[in-house]
Amino acid sequence: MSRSTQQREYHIVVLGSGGVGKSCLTAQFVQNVWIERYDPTIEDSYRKLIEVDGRQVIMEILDTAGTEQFTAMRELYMKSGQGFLLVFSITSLSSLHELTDLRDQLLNLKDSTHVPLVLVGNKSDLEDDRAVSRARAFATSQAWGNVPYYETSARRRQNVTEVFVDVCRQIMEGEREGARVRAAEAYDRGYRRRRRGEEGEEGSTWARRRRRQRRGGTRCSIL
Ligand SMILES: Nc1nc2c(ncn2[C@@H]2O[C@H](COP(=O)(O)OP(=O)(O)OP(=O)(O)O)[C@@H](O)[C@H]2O)c(=O)[nH]1
Ligand SMILES: [Mg+2]
Repeated sequence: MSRSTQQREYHIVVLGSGGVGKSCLTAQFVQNVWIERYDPTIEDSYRKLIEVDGRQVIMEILDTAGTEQFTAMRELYMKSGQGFLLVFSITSLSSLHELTDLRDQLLNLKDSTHVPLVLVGNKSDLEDDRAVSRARAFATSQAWGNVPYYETSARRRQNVTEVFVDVCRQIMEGEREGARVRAAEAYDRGYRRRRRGEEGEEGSTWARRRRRQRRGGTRCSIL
C-alpha cells in the first residue's frame, strides 16, 4: 500500500457550552449545510474522509452536548478522544470562561499537558454583538500553552475546515513524535545489549581494551 493510500482514523471531540455552534460547525464541515434552528444535541457522531498533507484520514467526529443535563458521558468521550475543538461564541464571555473548566478536566483525565486541541471562537459574523475581543481570546490560547486560536463562522463557512485540519495535524505530529521517541529508545536498548554482548566475549574489543588497561594502564608513548 502506498503512503498516500494508507488511511488513519482519528477521533475528534467537539466541546463547549450549549448554543455556541458546535453542531453547526460540524454540519458545515461534514455535510456542507447551514442549520438555522437551534436543536440542543444529546450526542451525534459523524465520519468524514479527508486528505491532510497527502494522507487519507478518516475523522470520527463526536458532536457533544453543551447543555448540562446531557453531559454525563463527558468523561468517557474525553478519554477516548484524540483531538479536541474547544468552542465558545464570540458573543458570550461566559462561554469562553466555561471552557477553562472543560480544559482542566480534559488535561486531568489525559494526565498530560500535550493534548491536541484548538480554541475556536465561533459566530464571527456577529461582529456587532461581539463580547470577547480577539486579544482576550488570544491571551487565553497563549495561557493554555500557545494552542492555536481560530475565529470561525459556521453561518458563512469561514475557517471551518481549517479548525478540523489543524487538530488533525496535531494528532499526526504527536504520532510522529511518539514514533521518534520509540525508535530512539529501541536504538538505546539495542546499543546496551550489543555492548553487554561484546563485554561478555573474551576476544571482543571491549574485553581487549579492559585487559590492556589492567596490564599497562593508559596507552601513551613518548619517543
Ligand atoms: N450567526 C451565527 N449563528 C450561529 C453560528 N453557529 C451557530 N449559530 C446558531 O446558534 C444556534 C446554536 O447552534 P448549535 O450548533 O445548535 O449549538 P451547539 O453548540 O451545538 O448547542 P448544543 O447542542 O446545545 O450544545 C443555532 O440557532 C445556530 O443557527 C454562526 O457561526 N453564526
Ligand atoms: Mg449541538
